[in-house]
Amino acid sequence: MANLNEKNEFNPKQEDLKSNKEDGSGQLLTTNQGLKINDNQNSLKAGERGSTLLEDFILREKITHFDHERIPERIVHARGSGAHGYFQVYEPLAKYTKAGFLNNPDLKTPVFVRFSTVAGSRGSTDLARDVRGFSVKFYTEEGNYDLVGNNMPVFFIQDAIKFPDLVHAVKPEPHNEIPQAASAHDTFWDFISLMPESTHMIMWLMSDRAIPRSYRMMEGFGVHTFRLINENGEAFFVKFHWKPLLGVHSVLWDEATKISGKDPDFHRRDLWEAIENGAFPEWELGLQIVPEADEHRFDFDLLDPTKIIPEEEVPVLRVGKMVLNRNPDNFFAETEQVAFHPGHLVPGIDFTNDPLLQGRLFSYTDTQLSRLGSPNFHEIPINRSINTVHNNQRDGHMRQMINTGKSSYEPNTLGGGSPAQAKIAEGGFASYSERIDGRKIRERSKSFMDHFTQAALFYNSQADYEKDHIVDAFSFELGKVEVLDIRKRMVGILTQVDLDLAQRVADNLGIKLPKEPEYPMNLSFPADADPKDYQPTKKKDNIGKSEALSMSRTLKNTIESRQIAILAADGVDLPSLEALKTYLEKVGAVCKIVAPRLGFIKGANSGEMEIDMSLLTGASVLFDAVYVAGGKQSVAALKKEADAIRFVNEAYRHCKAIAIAGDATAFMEETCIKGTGVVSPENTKNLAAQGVFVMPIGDSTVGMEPVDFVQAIAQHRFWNRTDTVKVPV
Ligand code: HDE
Repeated sequence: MANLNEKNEFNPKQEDLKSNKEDGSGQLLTTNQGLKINDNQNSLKAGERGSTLLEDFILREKITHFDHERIPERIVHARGSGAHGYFQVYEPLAKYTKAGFLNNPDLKTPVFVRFSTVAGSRGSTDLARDVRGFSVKFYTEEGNYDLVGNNMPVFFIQDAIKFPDLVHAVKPEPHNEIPQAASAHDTFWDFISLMPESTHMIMWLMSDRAIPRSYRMMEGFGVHTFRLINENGEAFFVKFHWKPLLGVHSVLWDEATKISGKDPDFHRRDLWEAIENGAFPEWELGLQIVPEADEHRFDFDLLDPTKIIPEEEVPVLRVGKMVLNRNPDNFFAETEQVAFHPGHLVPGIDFTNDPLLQGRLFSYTDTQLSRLGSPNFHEIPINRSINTVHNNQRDGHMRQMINTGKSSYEPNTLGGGSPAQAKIAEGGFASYSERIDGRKIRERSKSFMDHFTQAALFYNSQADYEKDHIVDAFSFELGKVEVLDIRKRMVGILTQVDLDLAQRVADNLGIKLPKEPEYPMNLSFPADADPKDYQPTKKKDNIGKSEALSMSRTLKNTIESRQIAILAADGVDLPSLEALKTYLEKVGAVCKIVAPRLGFIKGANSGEMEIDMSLLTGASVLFDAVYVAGGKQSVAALKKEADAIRFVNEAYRHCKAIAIAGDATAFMEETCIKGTGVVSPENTKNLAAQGVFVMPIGDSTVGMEPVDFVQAIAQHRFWNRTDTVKVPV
């Protein structure tokens, strides 16, 4: 295959980007015209104390460029982070698609991926309760293919025409620009409570999926049903999935709000550091394939983007792997300027008539025109195809390519007939010739009207603790809503999903639960339509569960790249600390020493160790687990530190794995964790069942392999701690 060396490691996109890279090291400073600059400290003046001269073209060029350094941020998905990597298919998928990159297991197709939140501005916190964008640009030999998806498999609305309304409702309110990066406000819930088609999506948004632990621990979904087409022209419906090899994990809302203060770049930093440390994030590409003949076999419409295909009905085939292994060199040039578009296709992949997808096909190019400023945005290095571009689209702002010759039209003879159209056998793209036979109407298909069955399926499928978090999220969000009628209307909608859920939220809001919604559930119908035609249907009976919808099912037996805090102070039992740290690092975790101050901590007998964070710069919410080191003096010092006690209390409240050196139990008595002061076998066993481990004392810990602690970290959280609500942090 072209673009591969024997080691199969050539990355054509990386090669392509090379030609645009500039490393100023060892160079002299110049203007944009290449003139060497002699004085970059003083502007040109009339006398040493005189006014600055307009003639100073060096000053003018520098300030003018600076004045124009910003471009409009994305209307949605403004806050994001990107990384390079590759995708490799396991086996040829010729049965389903002719797409080249899905048929050659020897080929590593370069990718650039951008993760994002939706509502917040570029500088907003990573930990907002929000959908996450999951956009993948495959630089294939047949042109760029973009899979522009989210970390939730459904969407708020069924038709693109409602998108501006949805986005206006969730963005900060227009009169006072409050709140930033949050859906907990009146306009959002006003809109949602009138838009019952959003109910399924709202269940996902109120679940912990909306506050991921890491971009690396999120699923991705293409959302719409797409089409795959094989060499014989046979088509298959397909839903795209990304399955993270680290499992799907989230934080708690209490953590999310605290992380937003302690480290608003938490997800960005996590992705960056994991890649720098060689813990490359990986996802498997999953396909749910439905033959064309089965289009109407489901009790929902495949074209409706508010529906999933339950994995129990159509299993997800894992067909290849994506690895992110290189951070961008320059955030603006790559992550900010990258332009995705669901209409960037390659032969073998095509659309369906999903009315949301169809609307997107117009929007993305349009928005790039105003965001990137020119129809030539495809020439920006990160957007450039590795397939050379030949066409007669010419000129425009910031054109880079110098087209030679005198013909700029097709057909031509003066240019020797080129560039010429490609036959299908030469890789030419032909749209799937779907039969379309219909009247020109503005209507919603009746098959789109069941808004509650899958919302209930999602809720039913959650573990108890996940249900609790959904109740808490609705109670928080609606609690922030000021107009009482909006709260009531929303609780009315929840009665259609699950009565217990509705009752619990109503109780928290101090509202009497209505038997039926007391307000119109849907004001989203055309002016002349019969409202009855737009009323949602009642949810179906005997909905059951889909296990794949619960994150609790995705645990993986690994602690790779998990962050572990080691609390210690001077006089620490260094040998046992080192033993534990070495072991945790051997199994892939990242350990950080957190101490009352920065510098070095001294060992009880000898030696010292560098401190990574102080109790001021570190915080429990930034870690997955904590170990309280031993050593009499260290334990006594930590005991006096309120921040150290809070650190452990918070880790306990957030259900994280905790390990305590056997001689640090005196410190633990200060915390809210009951029973750590009394080290009886029974006590130790009870605590271990809740992810709190009391280690053996002193020398016996040297060379230890605390498998239980490691497994506890891999378990992510101990939801069986029943008393965490009482922990006052
Ligand atoms: Fe987008 N969306 N979207 N969207 N979307 C944008 O394009 C739009 C939708 C998604 O990392 C914008 O370049 C419309 C669904 C992602 O750069 C804009 C509709 C899904 C990203 C736009 C939708 C998405 C965007 C803003 C309804 C999941 C970030 C900046 C018809 C399948 C891409 C830009 C990145 C970005 C329009 C609905 C995902 C304005 C009109 C459904 C991940 O063009």
